[in-house]
Amino acid sequence: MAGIQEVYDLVERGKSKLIQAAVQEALDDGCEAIDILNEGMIKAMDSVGDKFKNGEVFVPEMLIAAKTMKKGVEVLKPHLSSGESGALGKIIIGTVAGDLHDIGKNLVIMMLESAGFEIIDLGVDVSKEKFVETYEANPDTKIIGCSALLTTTMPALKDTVKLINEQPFRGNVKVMVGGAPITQEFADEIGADAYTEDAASCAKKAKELVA
Ligand code: B1M
Repeated sequence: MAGIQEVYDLVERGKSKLIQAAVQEALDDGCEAIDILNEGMIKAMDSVGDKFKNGEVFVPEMLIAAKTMKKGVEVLKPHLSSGESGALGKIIIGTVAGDLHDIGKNLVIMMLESAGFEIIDLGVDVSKEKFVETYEANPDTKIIGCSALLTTTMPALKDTVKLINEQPFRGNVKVMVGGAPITQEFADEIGADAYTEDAASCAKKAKELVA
């Protein structure tokens, strides 16, 4: 659809001033919000990532594309979330130490909120101690979720899960992990309870874990 292609082009080119109108236009034309997200925005980010890898663009371009996607997601948000209350319980979530990527985590949060969870968002570059301290201050938390986007921060994810696994409260909370370089095999190896590939499956799995 032309609307989705326009969104793709604007995210890829980092046109943050134009993105919100284009997303709204795509919605008005009847495009599904989830398709605008997946086919327009996430695919454009993948393309920017590939261009970065090939040396065609640099960090500033990745940053501008990220800013553009964030602005676009603001318009999509009411169409993707049902806005239920936090009746399913609390989830603590953050991107692990040394890692500044938060778009994927924020999409995961949006889906979890929509599924009915209350979220404590620790942001990015979160130390393993911070995850534990936050649980201790919120012992009614059902799930701790950790995101990692870099192969170089996979060890930080491992260390975070290890520290959580050593805590006396471990039996009372589930640990979920995710992010582009993470696999089910790695999640099993580090002792997490669940791994999911994307935001929608994360929300589905979280519901199963607390059922
Ligand atoms: Co960075 N970066 N980046 N970057 N960046 C990647 C990740 C990279 C793959 C690009 C590439 O080389 N092709 C590459 C990593 C390579 C690797 O590790 N193998 C990379 C690199 C190298 C870097 C730097 C090291 C670059 C440098 O400085 N030389 C640097 C590191 C900074 C740091 O973190 N310390 C860096 C910096 C940045 C920016 C700050 C400029 C910016 C991030 C801005 C921001 O997030 N606010 C950025 C961006 C934008 C990207 C790309 C282009 C896009 C990331 C993104 O938002 N994707 C990315 C390339 C790519 O992803 N193709 C790239 C869209 C998002 C929706 O997907 O985050 O995968 P994703 O989230 C998904 C799933 O993974 C999953 O659900 C989400 C939604 O479906 N998921 C979970 C995520 N968390 C989950 C948690 C769960 C469950 C599922 O349970 C708890």
